[in-house]
Amino acid sequence: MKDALQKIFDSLVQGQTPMVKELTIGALEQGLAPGEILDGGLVAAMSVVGERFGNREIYLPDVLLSARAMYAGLDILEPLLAASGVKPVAKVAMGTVGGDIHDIGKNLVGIMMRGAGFEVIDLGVDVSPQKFVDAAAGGVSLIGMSALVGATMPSMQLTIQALDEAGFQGKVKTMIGGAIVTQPFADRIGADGFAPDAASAVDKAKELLAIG
Ligand code: B1M
Repeated sequence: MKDALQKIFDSLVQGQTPMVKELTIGALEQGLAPGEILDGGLVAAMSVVGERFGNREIYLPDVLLSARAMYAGLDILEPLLAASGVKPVAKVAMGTVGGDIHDIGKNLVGIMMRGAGFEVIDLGVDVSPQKFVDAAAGGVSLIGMSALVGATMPSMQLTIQALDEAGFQGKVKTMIGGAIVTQPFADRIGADGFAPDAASAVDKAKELLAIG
């Protein structure tokens, strides 16, 4: 079992898309749980890729290859992780904020939220404050924002200001996250909630919307 996760981990770090796909299918056939494969294989490997990129041991093309391999695995796991089959508990909109194109974490949060019964509208990446406001006007209960690049964090504040100006303060909750985002930052910009990872994002969304 451990061996299967290690192989997925190694293949993802090396950016081997077909191998990650094949190994993910194989791990499921061996009986590993989708969540176990996600955390112990895909996410663990992606964080090593991130560290190596930060230390300049690998370069952007390598990161892109690993990201593509991550999606090959996620594509297989997504229907299993999201298969809750229950009536939506609430409608939320999620996006990566203006200027930022990182979407793996945002998508993971979306998958986990769907798995917990939320209806998730994916606004994509590089989402402008106005687009978030339009989503709020479309009747969502919560706006989720993701940011991974320091320079794009102010877009979160601009979005919250735009939502307030459009009259959504107290009516539509806001939750933020992403590798560089912290609770003190969330407090400073007036976000209703912050979550450090996809699993706690589900708990935080339930807490903010008072869903038991
Ligand atoms: Co970029 N990148 N990247 N990158 N990249 C980072 C973020 C960086 C930290 C790497 C580094 O230098 N060490 C750095 C940012 C530095 C900074 O500002 N602090 C960086 C940079 C600089 C850049 C470029 C500017 C590089 C360049 O062009 N010179 C460029 C940015 C372009 C732009 O956005 N305008 C860029 C581009 C890219 C790729 C396209 C190559 C690729 C993205 C592919 C894609 O997303 N489709 C990429 C990647 C993959 C990374 C790293 C290596 C990995 C990010 C990732 O997917 N992690 C990243 C290094 C790192 O983070 N250590 C890096 C896995 C993912 C599961 O984690 O997104 O944190 P994460 O999500 C977690 C939690 O944060 C949380 O839950 C998720 C699951 O647990 N979460 C939420 C996320 N969103 C949430 C929302 C919530 C709640 C929780 O509520 C709504």
